[in-house]
Amino acid sequence: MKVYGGRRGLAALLLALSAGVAAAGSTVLAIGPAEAAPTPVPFGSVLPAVAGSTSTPGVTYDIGAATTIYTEPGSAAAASIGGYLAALLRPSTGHPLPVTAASVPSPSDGISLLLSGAPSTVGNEGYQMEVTATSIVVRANRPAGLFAGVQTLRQLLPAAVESTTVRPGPWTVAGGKIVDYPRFAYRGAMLDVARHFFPVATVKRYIDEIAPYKINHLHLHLSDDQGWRIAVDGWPNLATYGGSTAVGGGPGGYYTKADYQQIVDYAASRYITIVPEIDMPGHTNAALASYAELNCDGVAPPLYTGTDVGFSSLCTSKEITYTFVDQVVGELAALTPGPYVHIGGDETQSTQPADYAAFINRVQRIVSAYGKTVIGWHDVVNATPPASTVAQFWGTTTRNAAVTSAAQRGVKVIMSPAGRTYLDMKYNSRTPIGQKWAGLIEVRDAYGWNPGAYLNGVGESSVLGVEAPLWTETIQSLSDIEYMAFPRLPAIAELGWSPYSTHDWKAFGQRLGAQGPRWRVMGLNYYRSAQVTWPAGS
Ligand code: NGO
Repeated sequence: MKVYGGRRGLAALLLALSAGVAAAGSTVLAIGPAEAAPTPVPFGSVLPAVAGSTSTPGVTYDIGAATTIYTEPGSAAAASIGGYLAALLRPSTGHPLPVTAASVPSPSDGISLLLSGAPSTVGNEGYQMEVTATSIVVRANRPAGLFAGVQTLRQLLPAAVESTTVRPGPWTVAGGKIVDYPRFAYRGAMLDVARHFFPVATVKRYIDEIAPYKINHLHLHLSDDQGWRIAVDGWPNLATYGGSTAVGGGPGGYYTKADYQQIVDYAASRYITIVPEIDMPGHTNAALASYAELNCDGVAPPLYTGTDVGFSSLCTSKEITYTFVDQVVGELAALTPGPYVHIGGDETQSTQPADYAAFINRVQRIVSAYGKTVIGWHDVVNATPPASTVAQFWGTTTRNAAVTSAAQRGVKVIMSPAGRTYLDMKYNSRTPIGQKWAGLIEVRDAYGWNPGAYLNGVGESSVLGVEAPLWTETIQSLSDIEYMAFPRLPAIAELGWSPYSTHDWKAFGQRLGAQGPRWRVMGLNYYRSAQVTWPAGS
């Protein structure tokens, strides 16, 4: 800072540059290492890129000892987002940051989180933020928008704000106005807790790591050949026996209903909807091993700890199979406030095509009867899904006639093309964990596609959103999860949130680089891709 001759001078320089961040192409815009004196972060460093912003050169707001957080009067949700913001800021700033209901429609000091006065264009998840010399005012139509605005504000503060111990500050925010809202309604991450099991604390931490990037769905792959991870009262062996191992033969584990409830509630507090998946009729060895009657020959196979796919199938001709599905889906639906139940449906080489179609069609009706919307891997379009079904595309090509014709019938698509979004693929041949069947995925590959124009005949209006799945055959710890997800997850998150007009690899690389110091402060284990310019020390 001294080198540049004062904070205000540098602030003005950065603000002037921020409007043209995409073109500037200079690392001067990246924030400095965690211990360097903070300078205002330009709006162009926010990831995902904001839909629109104007800077006010020379104006900044400093969060200080006297700053109050005001929230929409009468809104418990706004009060709790205020509490969340205060809890984020207090440890590093050391400031008290009291949270109180606003007593006037437009407080002239402090940080306000208000549910009035936002433009209708920001919808249910967007927000408007105005930063002046005396206040920061975030306005949204719904609490989800306030939460998104808080994530933006967090990124506009120096990386040291993520510290759990007091840092010197100053906690300066660049002046100006942001109007921001998502491109797609569904912006997801998936965690496979079946191949390896991850305890509640790990899932919560992952939720906290993806929330800053405005991800709003977390899909949990709760069952597979190697493990069943959710307690079902009517079928207790699923969890206690079917959940007792994992890939490689480890001890496995499962979520009790209380555990799952905790995950759902924690995710909800971060405006993330849990999407539970029970994969069927294939990928079911753990269930088949737990209950002999689910097998056509009435014989339970042994538990499985390998990594083959496509060898198991529920017995689609037995009535008990549908009793099973009904009870499992019924219990899961009762525990899940979100609108979706994911039924898997992928890789059913061991199920005859006609049996598969009949099974999926019947399961579809069961899920609907519990008031939930079906998501399935795109293989489900080989049945006859109604327009309400959501197909999750995981292919490696840009053409799929069956998905295209389903989309033409009104089926919406979540884009998870494996060669772009699969976080379990290696970055390069030297990546120590991960797979490579869908290709090597460097950061630029994860970022360099357009979800609304990727799959032939599946245009923007058929795309519900994007999701980055993390399969865990080779992933065993939080540190492994972080390494594979960061920095590719933020790339997919930006494709889901930001208008395609902001799509620019160079500018994105700078936004991504700006996250490095934050991740370092958080202790997040990310892959330091050589494609990205990481600020010194990150
Ligand atoms: C495939 C397969 C999964 C594997 C994953 C590994 C889908 C939808 N089914 O994706 O069972 O774990 O690849 O990358």
